[in-house]
Amino acid sequence: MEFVTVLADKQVKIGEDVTLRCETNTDKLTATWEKKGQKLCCVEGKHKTGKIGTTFFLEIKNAEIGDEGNYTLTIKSNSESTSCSAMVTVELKEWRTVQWKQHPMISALKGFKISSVDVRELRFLLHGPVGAGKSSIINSIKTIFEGHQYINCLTASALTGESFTTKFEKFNVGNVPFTFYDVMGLEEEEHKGMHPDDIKSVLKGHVPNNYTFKARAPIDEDNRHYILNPTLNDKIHCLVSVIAADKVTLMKDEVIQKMRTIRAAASKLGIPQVVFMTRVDEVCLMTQQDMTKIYKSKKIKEKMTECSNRLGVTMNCIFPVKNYHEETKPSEKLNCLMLEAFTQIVHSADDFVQKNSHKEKNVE
Ligand SMILES: Nc1nc2c(ncn2[C@@H]2O[C@H](COP(=O)(O)OP(=O)(O)OP(=O)(O)O)[C@@H](O)[C@H]2O)c(=O)[nH]1
Ligand SMILES: [Mg+2]
Repeated sequence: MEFVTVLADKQVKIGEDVTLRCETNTDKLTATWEKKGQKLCCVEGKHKTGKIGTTFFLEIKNAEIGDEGNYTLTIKSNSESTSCSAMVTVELKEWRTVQWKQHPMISALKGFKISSVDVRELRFLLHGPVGAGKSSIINSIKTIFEGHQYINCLTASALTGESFTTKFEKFNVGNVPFTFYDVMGLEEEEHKGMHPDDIKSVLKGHVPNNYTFKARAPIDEDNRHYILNPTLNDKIHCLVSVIAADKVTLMKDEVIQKMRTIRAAASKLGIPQVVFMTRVDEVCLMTQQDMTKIYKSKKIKEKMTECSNRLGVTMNCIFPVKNYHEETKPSEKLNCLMLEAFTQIVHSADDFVQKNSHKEKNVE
């Protein structure tokens, strides 16, 4: 007794029907279906199971969100049994749209003029746990604007638990007036990783480029590198919190708390904030295979909701993105998803400098 063909993964739109089937080499079998490891509870008018010759099938009618999951068929004859499984993914109605053409977005950003003449470049700070994908975001954006895969901005191995980035490093992007700062990852222990007080000093513009952070000694006025009277040019104009989709569930409360503290400090300074949720390909196969389905994915929505709840931010501030990591070929879809998120932070940062340059002028 064996399978001749096994169950195949299926994607189905809400309201449509889907059938899982597989062929065996004999019809003298008993078959049981399971969903997510539990015996499938057949609902009248919803599920239909059966057998045509040696082919077993399960029909699911009028697919709903709840039908998503892993289905297993176990066949038995005498004392032998064997099984196979497949994943049914239910596509949601697209709940956010993305422009899947990169050129209009790239040229809009290349031609972008900062609203305030006093500000030379918009400055973004990326913060988040170790290995969240902060450096990879910079790599991806550089790849988009510079047209080649950028590998100088080192990324840590996903496996090492300790942060790779220790300096307050500035990364320029192509010929556009946008700069990124990537700081050491936040770690759970009090004295490890980036100190939240250092991040607050960075936000306010007190930390010079290339300053090396010391985990146990946050920078203060007594430090000779400290910028005493920062101008709008020295400040951070938008804070980007980075969280990996596949790690949000396991993130320690201590790390979340550190992130919330930093966000609160940014809010107090009026600095706009967004969340980039990376590694979307690690949590959703449908998205990994076809990026344009990202806003139809239940899994992605679940992970975004989790980010929203844990960090206390609204869904419209969360942008799921995928970074260049293994791919060698440029991908327009990957670029578009990143460009949508990037365009958003550029506009938020620009609003911030516009508001604050008026304030600085009024003070003078
Ligand atoms: N599959 C996948 N892997 C990613 C993605 N983004 C980043 N990675 C991988 O995740 C790992 C961590 O990424 P980094 O960019 O080094 O993370 P980081 O936040 O800079 O880490 P620290 O500097 O140590 O705090 C690397 O191995 C990346 O290749 C993504 O979108 N998808
Ligand atoms: Mg890094």
